[in-house]
Amino acid sequence: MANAIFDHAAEILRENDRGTYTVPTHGLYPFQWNWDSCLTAIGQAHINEDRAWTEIDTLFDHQWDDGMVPHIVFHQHDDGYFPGPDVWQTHRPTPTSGITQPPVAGFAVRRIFDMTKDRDMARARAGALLPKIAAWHDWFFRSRDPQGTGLVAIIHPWESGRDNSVDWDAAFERVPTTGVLPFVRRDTQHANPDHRPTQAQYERYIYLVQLFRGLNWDNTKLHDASPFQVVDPGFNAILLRSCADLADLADTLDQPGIAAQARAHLARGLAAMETLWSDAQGQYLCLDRTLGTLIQSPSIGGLLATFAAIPQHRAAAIGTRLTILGEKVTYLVPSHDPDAAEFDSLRYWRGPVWLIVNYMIADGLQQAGQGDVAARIVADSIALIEKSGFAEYYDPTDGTPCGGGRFTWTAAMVIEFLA
Ligand code: 9WN
Repeated sequence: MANAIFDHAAEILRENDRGTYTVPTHGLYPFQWNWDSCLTAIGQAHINEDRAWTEIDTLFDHQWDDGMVPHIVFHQHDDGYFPGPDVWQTHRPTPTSGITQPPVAGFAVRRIFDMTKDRDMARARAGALLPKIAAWHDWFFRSRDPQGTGLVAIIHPWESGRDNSVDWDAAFERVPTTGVLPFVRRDTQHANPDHRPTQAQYERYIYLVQLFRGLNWDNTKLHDASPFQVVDPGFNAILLRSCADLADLADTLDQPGIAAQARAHLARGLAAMETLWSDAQGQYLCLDRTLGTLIQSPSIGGLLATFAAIPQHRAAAIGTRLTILGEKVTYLVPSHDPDAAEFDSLRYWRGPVWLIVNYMIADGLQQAGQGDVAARIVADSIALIEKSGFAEYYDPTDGTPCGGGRFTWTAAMVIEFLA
């Protein structure tokens, strides 16, 4: 069974491979996405090391001069996705979006470095990527933490990778829709509209794109100009884990300046994470930076915090919380607490299980000595594949496959789970 699943996953990676980058799935997402690519490369590394490095190299070939790595690279013309380059108008040589995504590259590169059997290749490819990843991290702390709090904000829900999470609802209410130009969504033509964000959310997504476009995508202005500034513990945990992995890799590759800077970001960030902890919810919460208050929304973002080196007692509390959640659903980890009124088992990031998040949470728990909960998450992930194939996401109550099918990062994560 495991061999058949592995072969099927490898076939999906091949099918979505466009030579130097991989699309998340045919039709729904016809371009290169940032965190999809980094996580996909980890799966590719089990099959073809050189191809895995190329996936990340291609992404960083499109890094902006200020250090930002965009969330989408529009390598080829394709009308199948909205919003395309004509909406973003970032005026890049190869069109890109103008916002970023969870910075998982530092973690991915370290993981692929450790796996690569050709050690000369590993050193050369990682060595070339290190300064670029460091520049991206520096960009984050400069542009998305202008007050120097130690934690970065997202300024658009798409940056979080958890587009329509309940976490954003209240802050998103304050984003107006005045002046939004008419548009036609394409996602609802590829996937079931009941599994996707609402029209009202899309109007606000586009309002923010138009606002930032009007500021010429100048990252010295965007953070302060955005009516949406949210500090997500999951997003910051990914950044801090990448800082830690970058620092270790920089030590190995004799780049002490990069290691010292990454460790400085890490130390400040880990200390600041504590301000996001909620005893009442038993997990970390998002901070609405505009209001200065924690958002009382028990989502997966606060559990993903375990991907960073948070204190042992916090990781243990998250382990307990996951055990309780595991009694409420058949398949861990639901992206929102099933007891919350907003929970929707089918709608995107408001309830369904995502295998990439499962992978990162399981990895974090394993590092923190919470092996039993991690094992349950991995077992549930494989059970979902056996029951429902390689979907974009799944209903945590009965495993119904949702969103796009034959999904690249789902396949990549399964390869990692089985390896
Ligand atoms: C917007 C590609 C991406 C993922 C995100 C996921 C979804 C895009 C969309 O698909 O977002 O970036 O159009 O819905 O939410 O995490 O990277 O798989």
